[in-house]
Amino acid sequence: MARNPPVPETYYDRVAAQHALPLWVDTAQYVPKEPTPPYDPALWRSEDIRPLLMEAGDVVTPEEASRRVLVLQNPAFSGFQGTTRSLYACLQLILPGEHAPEHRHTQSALRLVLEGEGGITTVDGGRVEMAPGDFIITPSWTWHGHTHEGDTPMIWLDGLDNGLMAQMDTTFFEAGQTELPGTGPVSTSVEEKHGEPSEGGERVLRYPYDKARENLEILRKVTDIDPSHGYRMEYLNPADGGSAMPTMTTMLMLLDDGFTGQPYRSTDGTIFTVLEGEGETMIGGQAFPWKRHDIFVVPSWSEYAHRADTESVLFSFSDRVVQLKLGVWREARSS
Ligand code: 1HN
Repeated sequence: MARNPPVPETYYDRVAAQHALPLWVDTAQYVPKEPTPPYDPALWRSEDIRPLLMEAGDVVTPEEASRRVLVLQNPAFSGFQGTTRSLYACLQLILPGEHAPEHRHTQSALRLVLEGEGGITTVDGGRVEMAPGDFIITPSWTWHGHTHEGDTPMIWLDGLDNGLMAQMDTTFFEAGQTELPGTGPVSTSVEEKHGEPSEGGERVLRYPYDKARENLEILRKVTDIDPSHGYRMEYLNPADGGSAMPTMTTMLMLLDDGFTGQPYRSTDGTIFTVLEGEGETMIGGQAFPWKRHDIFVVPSWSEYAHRADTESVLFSFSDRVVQLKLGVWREARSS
């Protein structure tokens, strides 16, 4: 369209020289009609990544590495950008007798134990035992280290909100505190606290798998199956009934043998870890077959549908709780 008067030839250069941008140029690119996540769906197969993690046992000690961790980097990202924009999924290995030294950071972390017994993670000096399938919380800015008192390698999934902290420039990190502040014993298990709301300061940090698995069986008996998610429960903070963690929504779902889920999408890019079973998830038209201990990521607003070829249990985490707090979370189902 002709302008009267026409835009002076140097106008855009003069605007750029002032470190300003005209919003009317390519607006759709900056304010898209719906989410256009700059990362891809992806799957990490345990049979490919586990040998590399075990090899890391020969490559570095936890003292040298601080944490012997492989970050599952989204294939569309470079450097330490994470698994989604807001979250990191990592795999950590600790060998019998080893100690990963105490540190603290503003990132919240979750652990989902995949293999091994006898691992202890400390949170502000309190010991939290780790057993396969357990979901364990390391709250923001708490001192934490890991030790291994068992006799076989321990592997767990770490989930962290690193991307979220990076986006807001709220990352702090401190290492090397060995004298731990005397916060007294930590209430470590939802089991121990069963039925009682915890008092201020006491935190539930461990959600044992046997109890969670039992809860799924109860759900199967007393509720209707969700057409997309099977029988699904969310881990909650018994103190207030809200999300177990302030930045990450965590869930466990049971899919019956032969379950064929209806397509679903939501704005929280989600990382799934297979605890039991085998199946396949279609993500944006692409098939991702999975087995025990595989990890896969569904980007924001990508349509996905699960299929289970045997009875399966999947753990998931995402930044949904943050999006809910901000009033921007959306979901859609199609049938
Ligand atoms: C971290 O501190 C741990 O404490 C695990 O075990 C994974 C990934 C990125 C940044 C810090 C841990 C991590 C991490």
